[in-house]
Amino acid sequence: MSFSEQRLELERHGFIAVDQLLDEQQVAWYLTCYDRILSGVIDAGPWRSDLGSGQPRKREGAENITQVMWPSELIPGLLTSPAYEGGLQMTRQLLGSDMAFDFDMLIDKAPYTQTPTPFHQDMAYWVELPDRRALSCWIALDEATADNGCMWFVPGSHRLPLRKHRWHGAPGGALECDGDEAECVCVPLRPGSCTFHTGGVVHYSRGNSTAGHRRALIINFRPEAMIRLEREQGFDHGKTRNVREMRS
Ligand SMILES: O=C(O)CCC(=O)C(=O)O
Repeated sequence: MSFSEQRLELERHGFIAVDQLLDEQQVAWYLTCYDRILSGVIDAGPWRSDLGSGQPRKREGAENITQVMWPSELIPGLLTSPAYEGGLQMTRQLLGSDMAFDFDMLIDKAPYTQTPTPFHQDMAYWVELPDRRALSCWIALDEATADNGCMWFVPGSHRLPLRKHRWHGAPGGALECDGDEAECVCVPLRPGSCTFHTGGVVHYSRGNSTAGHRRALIINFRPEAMIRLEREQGFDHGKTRNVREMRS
């Protein structure tokens, strides 16, 4: 698919899938970094939390869904590595040359944790900005399937008003809005492949009901001027304030 076709599809559906952003060797390197964080060899401190805390605890002493914000602050060299450079290059082709790195995160669904990521729109977590362009590059480091928690998107939902969001459990956990698999497209991915999704598209993933991990690296891009504006308002995606917020 050409860039102009990808641009059109992104505009129409609010997401696109891209094959093999990373090759096998690169994926292996990211997994090594990932596992040093997951195992605690690298301590993520307050950047590590349970995105699935609104649901009953599945494993004693472990998260239902492990979310680690700002891995690029934990691993030297990550920011200039192929996923970040390749993701930024694609984002600039899709949304303009002023797009820049905003924040990153890891989300792991451990074996048999059976914890869905609730339906939501990323924008619901963010401050209101005059320029709403934003893209999340969601990179599968394991094969992502319906059964271990690949992404599901509601095509076109980014062109409709933001859905009403509520806390999924206690405040500070995940946000959720109404949504249904029947309105979604399910996007399984091979390791190293990715999706790019806009801040307004409704999405969700099932819980992991398999024996393997579902590890994803997520890199978010936004116009440079909007990143400056966010930071001026004290909003830095948990870098210095470890809280999830709700806008609507
Ligand atoms: O990995 C997941 O299950 C959810 C990811 C997500 O919601 C996002 O990247 O915006």
